[in-house]
This record gives sequence, C-alpha cells and structure tokens, in this order.
Amino acid sequence: MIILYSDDHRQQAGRAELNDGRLVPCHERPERAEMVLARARQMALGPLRPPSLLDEAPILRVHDKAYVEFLKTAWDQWVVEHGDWDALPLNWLAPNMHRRVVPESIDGKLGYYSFDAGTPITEGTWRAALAAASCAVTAADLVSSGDRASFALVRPPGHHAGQAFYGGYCFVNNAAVAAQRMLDGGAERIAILDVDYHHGNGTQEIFWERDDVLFVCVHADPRQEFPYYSGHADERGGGRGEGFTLNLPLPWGTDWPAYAEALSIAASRIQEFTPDALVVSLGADTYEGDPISRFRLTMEDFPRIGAMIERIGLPTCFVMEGGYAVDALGVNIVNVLTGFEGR
Ligand code: OKP
Ligand code: ZN
Repeated sequence: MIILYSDDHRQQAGRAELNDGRLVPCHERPERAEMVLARARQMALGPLRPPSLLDEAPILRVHDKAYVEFLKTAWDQWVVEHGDWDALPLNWLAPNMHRRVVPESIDGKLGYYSFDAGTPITEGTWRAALAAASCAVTAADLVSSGDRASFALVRPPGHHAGQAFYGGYCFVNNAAVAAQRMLDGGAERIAILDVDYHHGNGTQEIFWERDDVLFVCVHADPRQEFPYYSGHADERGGGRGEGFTLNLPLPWGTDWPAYAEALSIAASRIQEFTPDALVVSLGADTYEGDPISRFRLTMEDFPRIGAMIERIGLPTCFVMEGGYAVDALGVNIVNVLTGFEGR
C-alpha cells in the first residue's frame, strides 16, 4: 500500500507535557514517526509519497474557521506575550462560565480552545498539523480512486481534536478530514473505526449529528482513562446521527480475547452500515508495553487486528494516531498493516 509521509512532522517537537503532576518530556515526539518509517521500509510495506498539496481547505470542512485561525496565529501571539517557550494552557472554563466572548490574551485563548495541559503549541505546530492532514487527504484520495488501502504515516495525531478544540496531543483531526474528503469526492457513506487506546472524542464530536459517517470506537473506559468525559457506551449520536456513533469501552487490563470480541462487534456494525470506504484511526497504545496506557495486547495481537479489519472487506485508509512505546511502535503499527495484507 502507498504510504503518505512528510518530514514536516518534525516541526512538532514539544518540550514537555503535564503528566502526574510533573512536566515530563512529551510522549508524542518525532522519533515515533521515524520508528514507523524505518520499520515500513524494512518490511517493504509500500512506496513513500509526500502529500499532493498543502491546502487548508479540506481542514475547514471539519474544523471552525476561527479555530484554524487560532492554530495559525497562537504561537506568534504567545511569543509576544511570554517569549520563546512552548505554549501550554493554564485555565479552562468551568460549567456556566462564559464562552460568548473569545478572550483577547493568549492564555485566555489557549484555554478557550483546548481541554488538557499535555498538548504544547510550538513554532512549528501548525506546519506539522497541516502536513499531517494533507497526508490524510492524499491517502483518502488514493482510496477514493480505487486503491484497496493506503497509510497516512502522520503525527501529530488527530482523533482528540474537535471542530473547535485541541488536546490529547491532537490539533487537526486527520481521520475526520480524510472521511469528509471521501464524502466530498462522491462517497455516500464512510465508516471510521478507531482502535487507538483512547476514546476518539474529537471525531465523535465532529460527526455526532451525522448519519453519513458511522463512528465506531474501541477504547479504554472513560471512567478510568483519558479523556474521562467522553466515550461511554450510552453515547450513540444525536439528532439524525442517533445510532451512528458506537462506543465500546473496555476496562484497564484488557487482553486479546476481550479486545477481539469488541472488535468483532465493531466490524459487524460497520458491515451493517454498508459504507463506501473505511477510515481507521490506527493507534498502537493498546500494547502491553505502552508507558501511558493499560491494555495488555502483545506484539502478536497487532497482525490479528489487521486481519480482522481486512475481513470487513472495504477500501481502507489507515491514519496513524497514538502509541508511545517508541521502540516497539514501528513493529506494532506495521504489524497491523502487514496483517491486513495477509502476510
Ligand atoms: C493521545 B492519543 C496519562 C496522561 C495522558 C493524554 C493522552 C493523549 C493520548 N497519565 N494524557 O489518543 O494516543
Ligand atoms: Zn491514544
């Protein structure tokens, strides 16, 4: 399968995230993509291609204009107000505080548009996010024009980013951009399967009221795990989108048998929806060795995930999300893809 990749991902290299009460080195770092790229080459997964163009128009199909303007200008404003150090939010709204007025100062804006303190904005954040989304667009176009599968090897990840918010290391929702791109190219229905360890709250929010995009997510139970306030089993979509969101939360400690059962429920629902194509939010943080996650999948389980996705039988655009056991990430991500290819 063709691999979409841009070196611009290196433009997102934050210094630190707030984790367990400390500022620690960012888990979401450039080496992640380098490891996957090296393994993809070693396994001869497929040819590398850059995105066919860098264009924010496909991003604006799923994100608010004012939010995109914020992402493009936040760093410049931060430097003027605070100097040359990563921008992290420090204040958020509590219920019944006011969203009517967008704050003018950068600290107010950062809190207004975000939901955690783990997602630094740096000088290169927008360039990296634009390149990632553009890889996802090109990957979507390949599948739209007949390829059985494509792989957007991207970072920063995207599935926590909503129409007008960032967080969870995500700024632009690459999978959502890809899905919308296929619809704009003539598809009638697209399914998104999210197998990252964390709930894809941004993707869910973007398509909540839509019946042309089915969002199915297998993830750690939000009672125990980030993002905590989204991803419960009773969240099923709203309005005409009711029934077109399916959440399959699983407890800490989940291993292959329970995971496979949830994945097969996910696969059945996707087939029942009869979409034109599938977008997979592909995280490998379900791995037992992941430093911030608590599922117990082994290296041997990742080819099985790929094989189960293949059996859904749809043209499939894979978009990379999380996975923080960096030394194992290349093997685990590429194992899903070679498992899909049946080798
Ligand atoms: C992004 B993606 C753990 C803190 C976790 C945010 C995790 C974001 C994951 N103590 N903070 O879904 O892989
Ligand atoms: Zn994750």
